[in-house]
Amino acid sequence: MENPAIADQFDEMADLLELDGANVFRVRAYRNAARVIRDLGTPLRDLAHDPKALVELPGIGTDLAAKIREILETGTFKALAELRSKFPAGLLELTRLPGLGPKRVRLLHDTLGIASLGDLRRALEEGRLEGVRGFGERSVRKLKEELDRAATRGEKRMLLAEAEKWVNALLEHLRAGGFDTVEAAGSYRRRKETVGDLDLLVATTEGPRAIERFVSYSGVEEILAQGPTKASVRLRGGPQADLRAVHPDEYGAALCYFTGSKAHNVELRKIAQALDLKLNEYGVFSGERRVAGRTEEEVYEALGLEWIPPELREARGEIELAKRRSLPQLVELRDVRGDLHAHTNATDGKATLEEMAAAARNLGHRYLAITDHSKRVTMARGLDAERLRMQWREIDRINREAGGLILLKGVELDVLDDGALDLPDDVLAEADYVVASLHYGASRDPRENTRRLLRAVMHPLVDAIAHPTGRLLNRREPYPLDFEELARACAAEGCLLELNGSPERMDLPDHLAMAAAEEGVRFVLGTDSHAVSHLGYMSYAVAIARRAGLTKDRIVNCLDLEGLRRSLKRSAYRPIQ
Ligand code: DGT
Ligand code: CA
Ligand code: CA
Ligand code: ZN
Repeated sequence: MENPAIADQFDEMADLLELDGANVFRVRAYRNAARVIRDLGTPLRDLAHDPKALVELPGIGTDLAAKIREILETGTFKALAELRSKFPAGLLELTRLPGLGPKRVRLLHDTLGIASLGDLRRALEEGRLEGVRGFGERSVRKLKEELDRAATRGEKRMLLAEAEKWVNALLEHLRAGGFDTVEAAGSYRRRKETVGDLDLLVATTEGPRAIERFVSYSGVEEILAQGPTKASVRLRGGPQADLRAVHPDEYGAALCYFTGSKAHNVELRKIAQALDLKLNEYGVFSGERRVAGRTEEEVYEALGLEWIPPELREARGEIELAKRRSLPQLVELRDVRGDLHAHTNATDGKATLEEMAAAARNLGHRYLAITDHSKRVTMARGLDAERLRMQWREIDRINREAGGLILLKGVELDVLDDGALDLPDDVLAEADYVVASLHYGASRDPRENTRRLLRAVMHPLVDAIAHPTGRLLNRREPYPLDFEELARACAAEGCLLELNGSPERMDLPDHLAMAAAEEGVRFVLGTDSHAVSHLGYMSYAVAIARRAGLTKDRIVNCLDLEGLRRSLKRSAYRPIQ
């Protein structure tokens, strides 16, 4: 055991003692010892055999010296193990959060029952910390930031949107160096919601020059490996990126190989073998002769397959379809006529109605649904009926004055704990479009969450369920849910499921979108924009749709406004007079 690990155990002991309300001198003794050990030049294990050497260290008496020996012999010490079992592991994790510390953790535990990072996140989201002694507005805000940071530490995969920034910068750098045929392969090209590392390819006969150009990119922090045809770098504050330079004759085969997925590649190789061909990253070979390799189309053709869009290459049935030449015509960004999920500064968005409308118009949208939060979402200054109607009058005015884009009157309803909705029917009936979502108090019991959402699905004036699983990538798991039951109900009721393109949501997950499609569900793509720049997130909603194999006729916002209105559930609603 090395000194830092021993010091960590003493620090942990001090934290636990503090949680336990122990005497401050005991706490301090462990902290001091931890510091001394960390700063020590000699390994403790070299001192431990000399009975006097340990106690001669500043801050270490006979008691702590014995504990050091115990750690060296057994890996830990009994007093620590005992205290560990006394407190939920989550409590200690909480004390590690900058700005908390054992005393405040204890206070939160005793007043609000908070015992884990998850508990704290929920309490913050529900605004329950306000009012606890010592937790002012500033410290609450800081806690939220720290919580986000803690959740993204460790083994984290990059969001697709982040990966895109790096890819674009690198491709531009390579193109400016005179390399025109460059692409990012790997999970990025498959448009997976998170990306591990970047796999770039360049077609060139000047490999070394391309590699030189790549490693000279200003964002490179460290060159991990460099050869004449490939290099690996770590980007500053970013991911690892690899570049391979391949001959133009091999480019299609390399692109296919490095796009993956691995499972897809395995299937392809099996097909090649069955045809007595060899497939690798250099081409398709019949004996020694290369029969394909320059383009991907050529490679798939040589295997008797239709070219497969990268988003489908997950060995989920796409190869069988390609064999029969019946791959779906996947939806494209340009098929999308409007966006049906956006917020304004009336709640937690940044921009005004007019600014959102102008930005959506610039993107070529025909319509934009404004779906600010309903009143329950107090953190976001949710709208009550009165403020909502005010906004709708404003929308009427804007629609009369500005041409080219129609703002739709919408609302993002919070589904209450018992499944009831947050606004009365007479208000909902005046809307053009209503999405419901679960923001607060998701249960650990899947039946309860399912029941809550089903009540919204059954409501004649709820058109869609927004971000149906509630996941936040790298931060929050989906709430437990009987998804199949939800999807069936949506299909039966004509309720849409949203594919939310917000980069940290990408919700539904693609495999669930695929499953829902099989149940007959129709979808709506939404960006959940909270600023004008977010309207561009539509490409990520499209990514989910494509990975789920969806065609445009499954997606209501690929319709013009008339078609959209007709296909909404509310079009069948006749209020009882
Ligand atoms: P990532 O980076 O974890 O998000 O996922 P990918 O899919 O980008 O995987 P990565 O970067 O390990 O490799 C890129 C592609 O290269 C992968 O999708 C398929 C291909 N590949 C890499 N290693 C192997 C392998 O051992 N066997 C096969 N068949 N293909 C491989
Ligand atoms: Ca990769
Ligand atoms: Ca890689
Ligand atoms: Zn929203």
